[in-house]
Amino acid sequence: MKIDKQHIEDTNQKSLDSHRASFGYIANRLTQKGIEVDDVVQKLADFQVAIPSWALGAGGTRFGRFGFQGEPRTLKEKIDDVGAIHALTQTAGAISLHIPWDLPEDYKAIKQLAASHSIVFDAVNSNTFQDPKNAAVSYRYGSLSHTDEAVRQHAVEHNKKVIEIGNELGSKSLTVWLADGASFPGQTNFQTALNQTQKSLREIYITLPGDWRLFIEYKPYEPNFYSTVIQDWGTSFMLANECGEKAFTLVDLGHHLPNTNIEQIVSTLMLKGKLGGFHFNDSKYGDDDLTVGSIKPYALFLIFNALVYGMENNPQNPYPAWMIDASHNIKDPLEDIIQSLEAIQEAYAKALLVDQKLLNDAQQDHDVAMCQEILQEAYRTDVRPLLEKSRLQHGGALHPIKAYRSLQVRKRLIDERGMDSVASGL
Ligand SMILES: [Mn+2]
Repeated sequence: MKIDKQHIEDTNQKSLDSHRASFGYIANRLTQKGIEVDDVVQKLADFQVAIPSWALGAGGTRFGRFGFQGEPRTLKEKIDDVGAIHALTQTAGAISLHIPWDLPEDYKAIKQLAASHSIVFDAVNSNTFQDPKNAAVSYRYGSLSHTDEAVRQHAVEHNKKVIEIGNELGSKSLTVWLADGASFPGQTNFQTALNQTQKSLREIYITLPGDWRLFIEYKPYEPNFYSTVIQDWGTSFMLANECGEKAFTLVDLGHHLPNTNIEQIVSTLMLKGKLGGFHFNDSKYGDDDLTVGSIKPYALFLIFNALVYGMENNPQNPYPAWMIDASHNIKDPLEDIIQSLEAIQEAYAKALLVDQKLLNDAQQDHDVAMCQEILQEAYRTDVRPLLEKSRLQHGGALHPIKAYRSLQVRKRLIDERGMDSVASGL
């Protein structure tokens, strides 16, 4: 399935006058404040977020899974889905594969298909949190941290294989997230587990191609409920430092205990040149699979404020890899991703409006009230016409969800794939 550019243009026609009026108003106001509006619109167009291959079908909970009709059954169909999202939003120009859920068979065909959608391959993700089919070993009690060397070797070899697959596709980074940990006190020795993890990561690290990066993701709990080997950014940062200069910490917004100051973590890592990537999602209590910006949009804005500051002031930090990391239970997965992309772009645009010079002056003067005024002045600006402009300039939809529905994308997917299709890997 492919979305016809002409169809998007036709749906845009109906909203064009309204867009022009609202864009004119905001562009005028921002210009008066000395903001280069074209510059902001260009930055929004440049900001591309990878879509993970596992987010295109319905995920599940521990209690069950309710499938969504027309789910992509193959890697090709997943690429088509990202292509549809990218056509509408012009923000999803990359896909992040999960191995072994998305093993490519014909590399050439897969690359051609992705190129036809203007999609590149972002970080590849290894999976040592479930047992491989017919494997001689089990990850039940851990993978890279396992007490048994045979299991650790198996997990290391899997990661090397993932790098090889990514290399064929043009990926430039490997993301490692480990479920390793313990569910009960006394179950493991913390020091042994950390040492084994360090050794295993180092073995993977030395096989990275020269222009590749290793991202080490952390998470405080789940699936283990007492301890996780790489539980926080400090542990990840330490492991990355011990691996070498091509290893970085990856921050997943949802992988923090409630009320953690994520913008401060991002700032610290960028100052040290070690923020490799960022995963977007949102959460209310513990789970991290909610639509980006659906619960705490102001927190997202504050994180973006730190990211924008880092991108402008920390040349020691490479440009981070951006990815949505969420799984959907009850919404149409594609609509959920479109909503997430909109929330990400909105927070980014608002952060770009923060007057960094004024903020710095207010900080120097210890004018606490003014510091808040400056941040909230940017946050309260309705930036949606800027997002619309950015999409319009690149052939995207003024209103992606409206266009998705009027083009009947889901119906077309169901016609093509059936009511009971299940996304591969889920
Ligand atoms: Mn993640």
